[in-house]
Amino acid sequence: MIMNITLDPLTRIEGHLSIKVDVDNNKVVKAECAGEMFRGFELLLRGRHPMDAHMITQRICGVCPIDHGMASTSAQEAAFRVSPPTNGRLLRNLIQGANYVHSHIVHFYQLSALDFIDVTAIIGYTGKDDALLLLQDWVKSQLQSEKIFPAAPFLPRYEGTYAADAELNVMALKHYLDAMTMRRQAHEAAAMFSGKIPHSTSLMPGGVTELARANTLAAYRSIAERLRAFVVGVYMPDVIAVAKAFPQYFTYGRGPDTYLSYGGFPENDARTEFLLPSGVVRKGALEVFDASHIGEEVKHSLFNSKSGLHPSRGETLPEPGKSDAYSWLKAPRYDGQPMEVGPLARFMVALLKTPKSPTVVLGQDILSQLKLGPEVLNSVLGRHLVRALECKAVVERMLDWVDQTTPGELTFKEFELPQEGEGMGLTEAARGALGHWISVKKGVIDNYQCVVPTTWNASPRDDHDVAGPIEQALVGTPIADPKNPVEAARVVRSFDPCLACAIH
Ligand code: NFE
Ligand code: MG
Repeated sequence: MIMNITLDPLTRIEGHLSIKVDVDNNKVVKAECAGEMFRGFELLLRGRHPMDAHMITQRICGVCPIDHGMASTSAQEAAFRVSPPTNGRLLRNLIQGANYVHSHIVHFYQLSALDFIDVTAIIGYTGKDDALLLLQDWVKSQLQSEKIFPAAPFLPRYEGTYAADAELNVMALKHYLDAMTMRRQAHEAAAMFSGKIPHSTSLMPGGVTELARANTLAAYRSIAERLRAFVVGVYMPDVIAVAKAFPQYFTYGRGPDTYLSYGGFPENDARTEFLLPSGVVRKGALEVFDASHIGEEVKHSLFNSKSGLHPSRGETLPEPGKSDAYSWLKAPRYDGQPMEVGPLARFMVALLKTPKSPTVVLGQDILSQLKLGPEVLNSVLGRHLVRALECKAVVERMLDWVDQTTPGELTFKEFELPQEGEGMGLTEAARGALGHWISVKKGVIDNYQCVVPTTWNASPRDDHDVAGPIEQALVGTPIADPKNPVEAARVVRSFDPCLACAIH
């Protein structure tokens, strides 16, 4: 008998995501992923001054505002025919890098770890760490009380199989608390050049208006070194410990095995070389990425725009109540195919494009220690592992970008604002390929379109009824207890979805 299970809202992600799965014989046989609200950023940009775009679009999200700022300023720069000087590019990498490190740390510890780590293990803690003793008191008192929300955000939870090793659980809970300090420090580092965080005031088309001062660079470096120590010494080992405790999660959560990366963190001023390389992987082969292949389909989306439009000509025409439609996300497709985006996509591109890069070599090493090959990466644990590897690569490269920045040199290029222009701005956000498209006519924004990472990953079915990446990844997931579908939640969270971004 087929059972319908709904996870709504799925907690410990950003925004409102509804997951519906059909379970037959304790296995998911069909999944639907729905974004449940409309925001309309693309519509409220129309008719505004083009210099408003990067300020407004950063408000799409508080987690990845810098990524939206990067896509937006790049689109403006293409339309305005200007590009940042070397120092401007480097300061942007420093800001975006710190924003990435915050995002990946939060995703593992605050959003995902409690899928695997047993928070109730703290009750048996006999050590003397003040923070852990406070946590223990709190969990104990909440468990004993009649409160409706005991020990939120830790409990209640879906019951299921959590890590059995008490030492691993307590250590991970300590790191959960430490991660909050690290995340704050990543924000502090970003704000040194972004003016404030979230939502930078210094990021502008033409570069960054904050100056490159030697003392600020030194302060940034000292935080980046602390972040690196945490990522290398704590985050990476914790992900590997979880991988050893839950090896079956290298087999759950298999996505469409098609990957897209626009390229992230430009390494040259022409912005053609990237720390995180660009490319498309289909059928195990690397292809050159070509933006003309992108189209957004809407058959099952709550929009009545023409289906399959390229975002440079995209439309946002909401139609609540549309029949046969179930999501406020469009379905972005590449040559009509769903594509997974994010750290796994970037790693799969790097595996074929830069196989000797330190990240790929380390990834292969870790897999061979676990007696596994790269084919297992298309999975829940694969996504967690490559996200940690990428965090290490970014935080290490941040130190090089500090060294490459020349104190006192220009960070911003002046330009004249044209009355007409069109531009595409692509970046790799923490969660994957992010594109903004701007069209300026008679001095105002005529059209603005965003195609966002989670719109790719959490997309609904397309014009050919092909399911989106998260929907595909859910199919086949075993569900031991339909009242506690923790396995499905683990699959979805491995993508680090952000629905606030996805619906924009
Ligand atoms: Ni709201 Fe975002 C990232 C963007 S997600 S977090 O990373 O762009 O789709
Ligand atoms: Mg859009």
